[in-house]
Amino acid sequence: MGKNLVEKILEKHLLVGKMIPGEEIGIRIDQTLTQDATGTMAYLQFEAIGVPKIKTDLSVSYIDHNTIQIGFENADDHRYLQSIAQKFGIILSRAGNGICHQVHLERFGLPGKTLIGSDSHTPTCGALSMLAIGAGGLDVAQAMAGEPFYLVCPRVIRINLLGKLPPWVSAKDIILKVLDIFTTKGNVGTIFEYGGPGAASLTVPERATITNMGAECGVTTSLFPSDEMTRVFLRAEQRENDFAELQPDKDAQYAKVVNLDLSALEPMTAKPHSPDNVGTVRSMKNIAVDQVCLGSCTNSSYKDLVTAAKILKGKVVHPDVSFILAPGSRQVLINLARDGYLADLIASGARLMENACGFCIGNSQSPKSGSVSLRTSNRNFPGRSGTMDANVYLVSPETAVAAALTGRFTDPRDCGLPYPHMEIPDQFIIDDSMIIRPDNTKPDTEIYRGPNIGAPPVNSSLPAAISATVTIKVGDKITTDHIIPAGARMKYRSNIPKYSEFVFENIDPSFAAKAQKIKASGKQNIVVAGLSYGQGSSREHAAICPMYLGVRAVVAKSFERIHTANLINFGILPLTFLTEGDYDDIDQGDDLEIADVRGKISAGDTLTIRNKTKGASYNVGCNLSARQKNIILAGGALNVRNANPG
Ligand code: MIC
Ligand code: SF4
Repeated sequence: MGKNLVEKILEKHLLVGKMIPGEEIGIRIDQTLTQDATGTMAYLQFEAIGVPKIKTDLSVSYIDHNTIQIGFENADDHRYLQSIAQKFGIILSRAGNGICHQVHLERFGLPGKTLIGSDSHTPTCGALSMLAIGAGGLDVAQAMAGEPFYLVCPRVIRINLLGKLPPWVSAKDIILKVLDIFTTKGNVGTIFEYGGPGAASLTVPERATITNMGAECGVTTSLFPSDEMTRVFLRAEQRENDFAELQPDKDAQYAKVVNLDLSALEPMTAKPHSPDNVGTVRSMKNIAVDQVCLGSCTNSSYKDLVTAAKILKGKVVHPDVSFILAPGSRQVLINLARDGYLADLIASGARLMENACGFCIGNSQSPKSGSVSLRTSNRNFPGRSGTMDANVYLVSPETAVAAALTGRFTDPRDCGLPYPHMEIPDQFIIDDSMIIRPDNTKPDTEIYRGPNIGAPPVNSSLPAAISATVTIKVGDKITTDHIIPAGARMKYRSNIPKYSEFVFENIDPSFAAKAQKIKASGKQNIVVAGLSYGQGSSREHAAICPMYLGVRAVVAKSFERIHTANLINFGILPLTFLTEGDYDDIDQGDDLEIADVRGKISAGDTLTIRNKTKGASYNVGCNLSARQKNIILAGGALNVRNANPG
């Protein structure tokens, strides 16, 4: 029987388990990436593991998220990361070099290899036919220590792209259509494998827009075959030697095949406040736009920005629109400058930001109150822009630029302009001088630790029984941005006691104080949630900070993949309602008890929650592998390690 791409890569990397969809497997990881906002915690955990040098083929530490640096905290973190990189043999991509996913695609991604990254958009490198997966920092630390990365053996869905994109319709519209079909929930344990003649016609940066935003569907990853387009891209990056062709077998099997005709697509947008709230740009009826942001790891490649520059050349953006431009990498910026496009963009009124995450994570360029902001990024969760009542729409660069010119939502096909076709240049200017490779000849490096760097906190082992209060009850699709906001709060990433003050800040600002009080009274906190809890980012702080506040369990209708792994890694029970309606019966403030929790978890039995306030009982499941049971019983992965050193 023929094999699909995913099976081919997984089989080559399989270390633990059998390739049976739904079962846990452990795979060898060739490369890792971290970024600064998750990296400090990942490296603190790596230090705690105690391995003298990394054991991967290559690990890269990027500084791209917290680059605004108001106060000393982030500069301290950056220096910590630099000293860690030298000490443990890690490559450092300095602040100013660009967004991790864009730079990794340009300089390090390799067809057929495995990559895990402490950022949910790590699947971007699936555009190069890598098996590239987002994970919590502790999982990345363990992979750097040479340990397997565990995942559920995926079911693979083939997305067969047919036809060709019409003018003014681009890769962003493809992935928005995919989000329209698959939504942001219900895709745990799935991988999207793209193929077909339409896929072959897309360049690597276009593929990267699609694999990047597959993260919003909650799939484990997405990937494309490695073909002539891959060779062209790697050649332009002066690394044609890294090319390897990789295709699924002709008779490969898939759990499902979905056909998508590119020629039938039109410009799309994801409306507030979820990436799957998709509609056509035409249906937006020319509503007025206050801000347009071009950039982020989804749409800030040379191709995206040249397309924008060509549309904008000789024109100036609408007086009511603040037009923000954040190139994806220093390479993109240097090449735009060489080819004159940067001047065209600046002449059009673009406000040039650092080539970093910036506006996308809400640490700058928050739009005005109640505004309409069109962004080429990947997430429009409430408050993520830094303005709670802003209405953020996700769009393609073409649609973004059309709105920047007209001051209104405008279908770019209605602008009356010729479509600016462009191809990848034969050769990019390559300048790796902001990439620091570890120097093996240097004597042992001292690790820099500023006052912002704390120790990674650990949980206590799972008690025999849980006596808890429902500190908060939330609805469906709660994202990690809801659980622990980024933006202005993100500078406390290395200081858990401080960062924990902001848990659920945007839903219930009194959460942290309430949770601390319950913890001080000797009880535990429980979070009750609806469907798809933990969407979005990989930030393990969405588990660590609640753990620090004494949260011992989350009871939800369903969970997302990375967040479940993070909860388990920090000893928080992910419990799933087994009976419809039980969610509705529980209220915030209810007192709950779970008897014999250790025994039930060890035996893999259904657990019973007794609601003392309501006099009711609910059955909940906790589907854990033997490895995960061990972690939960010990109160977290670091505790398992401490109990079994070496
Ligand atoms: C995001 O896009 O939400 C982030 C910020 O890149 C996160 C990582 C983080 O919270 O540090 C992600 O996507 O994993
Ligand atoms: Fe950075 Fe935004 Fe991409 Fe996250 S989604 S890595 S914040 S650019």
